[in-house]
Amino acid sequence: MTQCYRNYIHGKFVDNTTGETFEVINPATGEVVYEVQVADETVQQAAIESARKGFAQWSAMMPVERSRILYKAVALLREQNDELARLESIDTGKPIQETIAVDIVTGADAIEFFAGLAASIEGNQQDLGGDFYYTRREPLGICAGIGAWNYPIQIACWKAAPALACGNSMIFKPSEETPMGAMQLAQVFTRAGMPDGVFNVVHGDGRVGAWLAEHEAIAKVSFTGEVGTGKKVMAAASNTLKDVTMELGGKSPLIVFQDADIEEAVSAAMLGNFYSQGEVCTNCTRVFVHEAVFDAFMQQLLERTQNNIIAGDPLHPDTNLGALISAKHRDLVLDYIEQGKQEGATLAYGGSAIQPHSAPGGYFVEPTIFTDCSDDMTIVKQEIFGPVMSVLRFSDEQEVIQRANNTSYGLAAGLMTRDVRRAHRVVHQLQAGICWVNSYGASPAEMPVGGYKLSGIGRENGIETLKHFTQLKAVYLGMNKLESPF
Ligand code: TXE
Repeated sequence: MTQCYRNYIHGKFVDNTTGETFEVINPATGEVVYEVQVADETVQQAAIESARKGFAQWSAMMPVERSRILYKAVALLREQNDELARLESIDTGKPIQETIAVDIVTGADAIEFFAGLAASIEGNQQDLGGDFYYTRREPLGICAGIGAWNYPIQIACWKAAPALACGNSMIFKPSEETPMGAMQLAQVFTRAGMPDGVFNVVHGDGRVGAWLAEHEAIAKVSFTGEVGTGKKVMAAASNTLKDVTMELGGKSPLIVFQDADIEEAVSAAMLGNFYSQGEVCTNCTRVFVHEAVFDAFMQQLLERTQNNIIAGDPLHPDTNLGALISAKHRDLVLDYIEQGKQEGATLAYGGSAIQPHSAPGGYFVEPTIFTDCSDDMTIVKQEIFGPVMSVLRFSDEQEVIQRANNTSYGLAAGLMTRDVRRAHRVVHQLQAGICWVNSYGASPAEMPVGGYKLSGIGRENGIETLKHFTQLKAVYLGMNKLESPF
């Protein structure tokens, strides 16, 4: 009998009325691990009513009281880190060595960071010759979070943390591919003493997401997902002029200059293409290598890819390449690989689906490296969201900046050089919201992240994000007799 999970409304799991459910599959085995009830109309109405009550109670608390509860939730997340990591690996197909080190840790870090800010949200005041004004940063009300499937619990934490720290309530819809993490977070919040209704979890596909984006009681939508879906969410949100945060896709460049440390450059390229089997929005899937170091770079890249990557059962501690999220997504990635070959790129490594003996039923694709790529190829222009790296040559700084920027995306960028002036000169010209110099991928809670161009709107993490979950009220005090011509 497959276990069936439900929607989490007002501090507990509740039944829907239609009985409609969907299955969740473990990508490493291809087997159904559990079912989930869809948030039907009854559940949707209950979620809104609950979030209204939650908001009324939560926003009336002192910020420092909210902070205490958020800190308690952080402690519970860190206590349960390994068990939650195991659940995330089963939901996502990601190696346990990743989920245990990154997914819950970075989620808890964000809640901790914003818990520390909750009691320091302030306005200002200015004298106007007797009269004066002051401003108040007030919560927005009920916020919606809609998550993608690659970092389920982290995305839920990164959206809930600022929203709740600012006094809002949140209704969160995880991806239908990976519902578990958000449910675990909701239970942690309840155990931490959070009032019922402050964080509700509703399940379902794009239809439930569309309901959230349209509902007039929702003041803001924070969305993580593909650009195409982001446009739909923003269009739906426009009907009620909701504030939106859009954390979307990318096709980010990594630029390896002639003076780069080759070992670090290869590390950056492999991290930015094979970590989480390539299912990371900020990935540097276009690797530009200066021709003077191209051969040295390729030799080390191929050698380390051949020897250091272990695809297999994600729950085995040695595995560092997991399964792609679904058979459909695996086939999509394989289609891109075929297109790369047809368009004339050279398949320097990998390119095939694999069946590791430790996970025979899983959706695995080899780490894949293309060379002889040109900027107009499909694999160089489109987000593949799998372990597929396109390596390109360049010879001139201005040329590579122009090529790196020649995309409608603008999420991230990386560059490897020992020349400090070149690092800053180039990075200031790259059209990307997140830039790494002699590093790649780290995203601490202190650092605001988000995209330029089609890669997004707004930011997550960092003090900057408080502005996206509060609204500013100006209050003018008339201290003198009010004059009037009438
Ligand atoms: O996205 P989808 P996925 C991006 C990543 C890739 C995508 C992969 O680059 O492009 O996310 O995640 C719901 N109205 N990022 O495949 O399909 C759907 O149910 C409202 C960027 O999950 O867009 C799911 O919950 N909602 C990111 C969510 O949208 C709708 C980091 C996302 O689904 C909807 C991680 C609709 N019409 C991944 N249709 C970053 N930039 O930080 C679907 N959904």
